[in-house]
Amino acid sequence: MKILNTINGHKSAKPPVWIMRQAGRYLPEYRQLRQEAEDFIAFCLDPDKASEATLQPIKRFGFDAAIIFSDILLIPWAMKRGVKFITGTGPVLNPLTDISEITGKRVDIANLCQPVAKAIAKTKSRLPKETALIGFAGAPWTLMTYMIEGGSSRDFMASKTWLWTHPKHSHTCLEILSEYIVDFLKLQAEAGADILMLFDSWAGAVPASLREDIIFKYHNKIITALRRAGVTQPIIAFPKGLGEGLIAYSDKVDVQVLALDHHTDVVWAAKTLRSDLILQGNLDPLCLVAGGDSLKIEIENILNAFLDRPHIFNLGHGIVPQTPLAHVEQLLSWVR
Ligand code: 1CP
Repeated sequence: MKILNTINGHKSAKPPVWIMRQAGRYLPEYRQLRQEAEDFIAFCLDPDKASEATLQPIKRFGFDAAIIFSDILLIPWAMKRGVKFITGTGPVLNPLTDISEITGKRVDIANLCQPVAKAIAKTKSRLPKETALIGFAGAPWTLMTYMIEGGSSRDFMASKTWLWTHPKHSHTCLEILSEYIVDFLKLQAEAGADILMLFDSWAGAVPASLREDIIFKYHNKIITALRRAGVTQPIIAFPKGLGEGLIAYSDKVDVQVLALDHHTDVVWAAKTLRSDLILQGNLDPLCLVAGGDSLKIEIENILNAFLDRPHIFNLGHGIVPQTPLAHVEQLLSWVR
């Protein structure tokens, strides 16, 4: 598998490429399949449909990796936080107001999320041999924001306030989530995922003074627990929005691949971040909507920044529904 070769430190003439949220609403075949599911959670928990959605972008574009069709909010769903996906609004949860709501009986993630393991096993058997399968989970802080805010947020008012007003309860929450994340990732590794990815999409909302305590510490706990449990798959981390904090992150957290968001200067990252770390990213998803000469120039800038070190081509965040399919085809032909 080309992407595993790259993760093992081998530089190839053309980088492996995949796209965050590559199974999604920009694909007509996804929109069709989505209509057949009762609701989004039921879709994620249907191994046949989840496997089909995972394979759709592979069949159409032949990316070097597939990412299992699932969602980071399956853990809060398993914790009975009333997770619902409302069309046009996004995810809605019962806002967590007191830590006692989650400190009771330990949730059996391996049992409740078994359909994801089934989807992984099924997908593995249907994927081309050269295509890697990525399993994933949300990181503790990002999951905590959805649980406290009761959904998506612009300013993280409630969750950031918790960090300062309830530091002890915040750590209890992050600790509990870390254990469930380990269970979920271990389940996916054992089911056949080749790579694991940890999405900390809202890491950038954590004040710099608390990054060590809220972000780095829990990523390390999760990685240590996985390795202790015998999980050997390489790990991609996506601590989005850290900026210069990526230096401390890469020094302190033992991941194999660091996914860069599109606000990170690739020339800076390629020169500054430790040379044994494999970097992934980081085309702006809206440049892929724009297309044309600008797309070509932005892709060349990224490829040129990584001439001297292994690199996995990707976007800096998820592909948006407005993206024309022809632009994805163009991206692939230019990268390759
Ligand atoms: O209408 C629909 O079909 C729902 C859209 C959708 C999709 C396609 C959601 C709802 N989740 C997913 C699948 C998904 N989610 C995948 C697998 C598909 C793939 O990548 O090909 C992955 C990896 C995720 C991860 C995810 N979910 C993240 C982390 C990555 C990121 O984008 O930062 C986050 C934050 C979520 C939460 C989520 N799920 C869905 C929505 C609308 C949201 C909220 C996003 C937000 O708060 O802005």
